[in-house]
Amino acid sequence: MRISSADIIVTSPSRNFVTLKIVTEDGVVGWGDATLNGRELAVASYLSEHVLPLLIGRDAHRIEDTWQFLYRSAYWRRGPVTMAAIAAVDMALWDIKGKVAGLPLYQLLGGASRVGLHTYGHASGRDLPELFDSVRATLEEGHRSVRIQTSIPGVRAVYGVASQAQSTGERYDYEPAGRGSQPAEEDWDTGAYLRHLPTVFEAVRNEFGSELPLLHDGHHRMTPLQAARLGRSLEPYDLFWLEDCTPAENQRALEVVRRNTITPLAIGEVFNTIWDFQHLIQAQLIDYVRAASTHFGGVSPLKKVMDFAAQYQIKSGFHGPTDVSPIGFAAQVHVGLAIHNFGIQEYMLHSSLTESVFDQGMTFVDGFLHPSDRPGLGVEVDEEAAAAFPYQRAYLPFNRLPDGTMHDW
Ligand code: CS2
Ligand code: MG
Repeated sequence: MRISSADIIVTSPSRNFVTLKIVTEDGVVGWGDATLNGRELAVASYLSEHVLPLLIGRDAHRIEDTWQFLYRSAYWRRGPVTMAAIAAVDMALWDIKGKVAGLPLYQLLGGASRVGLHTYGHASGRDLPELFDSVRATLEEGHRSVRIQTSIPGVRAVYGVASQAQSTGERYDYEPAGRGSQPAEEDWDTGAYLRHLPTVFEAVRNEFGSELPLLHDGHHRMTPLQAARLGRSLEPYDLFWLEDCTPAENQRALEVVRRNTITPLAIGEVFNTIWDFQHLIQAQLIDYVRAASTHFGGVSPLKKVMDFAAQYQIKSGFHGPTDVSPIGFAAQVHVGLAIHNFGIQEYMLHSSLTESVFDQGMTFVDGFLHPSDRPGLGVEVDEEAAAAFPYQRAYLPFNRLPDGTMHDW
C-alpha cells in the first residue's frame, strides 16, 4: 500500500499545532503530530523540505523500516526537531495501519491492560485559598491526582501558576507559550522556593487529607543538592512524584538526588530518544518515564522505552500538556492502555477551539481516560476549520534570578 501524498497543516486554534497528513493510493488517511512548542515552523520545514519527498511511493505498512530509514539515513541523528518530525510520520503510519485493520491502535499494541488511564490535572494558585479552589476544580474535572504549583512570596511571576502575569483571559493551561514577538520574562529565586514549597504541601495535605495523590514539577531549576533537599523536605507529604528536579543534560545529578531522598522521581519530557533514558533506567535513578510520543519519535520508540523500563519496575508518566496535539495525545493514550507498566497520564484538556479542529473520540469517565475505539488513533482533523486559524508566533517564557542571571527552565 503505497503513500501517494503527504502534507503539513499548521494551525493555531488557541495555540500552534503542526500536523502531518499522509494519504495512501487507496485513499486511507493517517494523521501525525509534529508540534514543538515555540519552534513549530522548524519542524514543519524539516518535514516539508527533507522528509515528505522521501515518503511518496513508500509502503505505508512498513512502519519500523520507515522509522529506521528516517533516523539512520540522515547521519545527524536525534534532537527535538528531527524526532518530532519522525514522530509525526510514525504516528500517521500507525493510524493508517489501524484504519486498514479496522482496529484502534491499542489493539495492535497487544490490547487493553486496564479499564482506562488514571490521570492527573493541574492545580495552582497565588495563595492557599486560590490553590485550594484550583485543586477542587481539578477534582471536579474528574482527575484523581493533582499537580500542585504555587506562587512564591516576593517572586513576581512563576511559571505554571495559572492566574499570574501572562494569563490571557483564556484558561492559562491552553497557552503557556505567549503569543507575540518576544518571550515573557519571569522571575526565579530557588532559596525562597525551597523554603516555601513544603509549607504549601503541608497546607494541602491538611486540607485534602492523606490519600489524594499529589505531584509537583520542578521545571529543571535546581542543583543536585537543592533537589535532594527538596525531595527530603517533601517526604512527609508523600508525593506521587517530583518531576524534572534538575536540568536534564546532567544525568549524574540524579544520583545525588536519589541517594538522599525516597521521594519518587519523574523525568524526561524534553528527552528525544531511548538513549536519553538508558543510564537513568539501568541505574534505577527514576521511577517514571516522562517522554511524549510527539517529542520522542512516535508510538514505536515509546513502546520500546516502556518495555525496557519494565525490566526495572519503572512506569510511564507521559508528558501530556496542551502543546502535544490531540493526535499526539491520543497516540500515547493508546500506548498507556496497552502496556503493563503504565503509571499515570498527565491530562490538561484541550480548549474547545482546539477541539473544533481536532475531533477526538476519547472518553474521560469516572476518572478513567480511554482512547477512542475508532480504527487507528481515533482523531480526525477538520482541514477547513484548521485553515481559519493561521499560525501565530509564540514563545514560552524564560526566567532570571534576582540578580538578573538567566536561569534554567
Ligand atoms: C510542563 C509543560 O506539563 C508539564 O509538565 O512541564 O507545561 C511544559 O512546560 C510545556 O509542555 C513546554 O512546552
Ligand atoms: Mg513538566
